[in-house]
Amino acid sequence: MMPREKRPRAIVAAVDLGRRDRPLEPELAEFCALIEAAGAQIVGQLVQHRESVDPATLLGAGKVIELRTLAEDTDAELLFIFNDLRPRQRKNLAKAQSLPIIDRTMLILDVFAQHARSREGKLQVELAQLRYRQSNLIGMGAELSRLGGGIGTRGPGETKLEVDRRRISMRVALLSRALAEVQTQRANRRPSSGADPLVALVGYTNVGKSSLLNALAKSDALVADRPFATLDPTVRRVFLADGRYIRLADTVGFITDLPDELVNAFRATLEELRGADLLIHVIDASNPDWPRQVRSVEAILVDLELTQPRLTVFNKIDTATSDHREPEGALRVSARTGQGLDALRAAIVEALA
Ligand SMILES: Nc1nc2c(ncn2[C@@H]2O[C@H](COP(=O)(O)OP(=O)(O)OP(=O)(O)O)[C@@H](O)[C@H]2O)c(=O)[nH]1
Ligand SMILES: [Mg+2]
Repeated sequence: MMPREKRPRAIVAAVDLGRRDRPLEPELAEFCALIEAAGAQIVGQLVQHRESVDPATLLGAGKVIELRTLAEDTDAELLFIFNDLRPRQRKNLAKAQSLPIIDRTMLILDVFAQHARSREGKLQVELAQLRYRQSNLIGMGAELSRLGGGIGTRGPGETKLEVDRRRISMRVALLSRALAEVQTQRANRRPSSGADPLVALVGYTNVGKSSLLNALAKSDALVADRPFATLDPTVRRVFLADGRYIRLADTVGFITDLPDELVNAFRATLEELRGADLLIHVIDASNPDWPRQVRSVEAILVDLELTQPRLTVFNKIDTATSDHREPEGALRVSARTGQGLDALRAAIVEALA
């Protein structure tokens, strides 16, 4: 963790389109959690209610002036924009105020860059970052790294955004080749059939997948109350019942509107999940927003063509206060207290039979 005072000061701006089906509040809270996970400290927030975004600057002209004042008053160093930014809006907004702009995709990629540990994970994140910069013609890297403590420009590799576009293309080609090599090596390492069945924990980020792996495998994979603590899949051998073992895989968490660049990165990492005999969809029952999270996960699973048999598990029932009732017959567990884990083991045995 960075020492507190070193964390760059950030302000957050959002346009609330007042959509009934997607209220702003939970998604903005999630966005702020990502900002904190990236290492910045939020010192100001500005939300504008509009029926549609301003085509030129996203926020209306008056709000942009307010934003400048807020930036000055709070001594902010970075501006995080919640809504999707078109290149033209990004350009105009960059001209209308002086802070470096970081959007949701750059933010998620940055959190990934900080957490990726494996060579493959690092290659994937750097590739995704370069592709995103290429396709959005983002070229203010020097500014960003000077002001923002690196957020939005930090890559797992040595590359900084200052490299010109031609060098970016060369780097993309190089990384793609390196990635293909790593993936071939991984494919060759794949265990032969006849091993224990493979079961994979999937679900939204921060729902407790790693905690559940630890509780079932008596292991100590990284657990943290922040999005994307886990990036690299880990597999542990788990005892279920007499003579029944499984290999249990922990995976990267999903998020609503996962950037395209990352869906591809996920696709490769999750390639191994294709071989899974069973998926366990873990849901955070303590989060009132779980129905939205479930919809996102379902959509991503379809996208990734993961269609195996599935168990649905509501976790964190020790603190669950959600208004949304879990469906009848759903498995309810707590990785923290161990409640419901015997029933879960039995359900896995049954599902695999
Ligand atoms: N109260 C309660 N908290 C839990 C439980 N399981 C996990 N948590 C907490 O939820 C947070 C996230 O747990 P993780 O296991 O890291 O979640 P994850 O799904 O692996 O998250 P990512 O890897 O970031 O996607 C941590 O603060 C855990 O301590 C539970 O059963 N009850
Ligand atoms: Mg995890």
